[in-house]
Amino acid sequence: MKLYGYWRSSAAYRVRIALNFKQLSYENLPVHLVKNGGEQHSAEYKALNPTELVPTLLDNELSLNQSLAIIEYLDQMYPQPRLLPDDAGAKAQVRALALDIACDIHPLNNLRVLQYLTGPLALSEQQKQAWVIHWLEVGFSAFEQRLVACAGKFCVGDDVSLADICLVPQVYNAKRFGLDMTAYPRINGIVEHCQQLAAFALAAPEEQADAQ
Ligand SMILES: N[C@@H](CCC(=O)N[C@@H](CS)C(=O)NCC(=O)O)C(=O)O
Repeated sequence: MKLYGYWRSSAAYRVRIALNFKQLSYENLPVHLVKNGGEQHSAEYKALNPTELVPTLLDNELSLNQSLAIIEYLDQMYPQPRLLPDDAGAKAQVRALALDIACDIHPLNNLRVLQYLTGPLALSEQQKQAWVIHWLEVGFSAFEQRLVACAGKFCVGDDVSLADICLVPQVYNAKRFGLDMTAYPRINGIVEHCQQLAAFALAAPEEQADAQ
């Protein structure tokens, strides 16, 4: 398998964790999101993934985008260890938490959105920062509350799931933007547990060959 990603991309970080968790080997192909106006906009990458976003996973002839679809594909192809529980209720909880991050938090502070704020909309760096922190706080406050009903050692019970795989990169991202995490003790505890696992530690941005 080949993974087109970027060391700091939280969506690519999710896929790296899943690949590691399932002990699958892959070739990492860096797409620099900033250099030369962003390699994700190059004709070569656009031909591979017209959304101009990373990650893209190639598995022989199959080309997939959307980190959650990629991870569900891996979970179905390589079911052990599971990233989505069998139980219908637990599975829905895992998916809902993953989507809370992937749909309702992450896109609001994605690079192209922030570039649009400071470019065409002419917001200052300070206004951009306020936007990022506001949406992180809204999202994390709800997530912290949602954990009351379902968390154990990890987001849903005591097994690692897709929800944890989404949470850890989003927290990395939030810390990069300077969010004060003290209001989220449950999130912090889960992230600490995850980071003790090799699958998470080896997927960390700073561990990647293209990290600068
Ligand atoms: N929903 C997509 C999001 C992909 C995405 O937004 N990737 C970001 C990096 S985390 C990206 O490529 N940004 C480039 C840009 O905004 O130009 C997924 O989960 O794969």
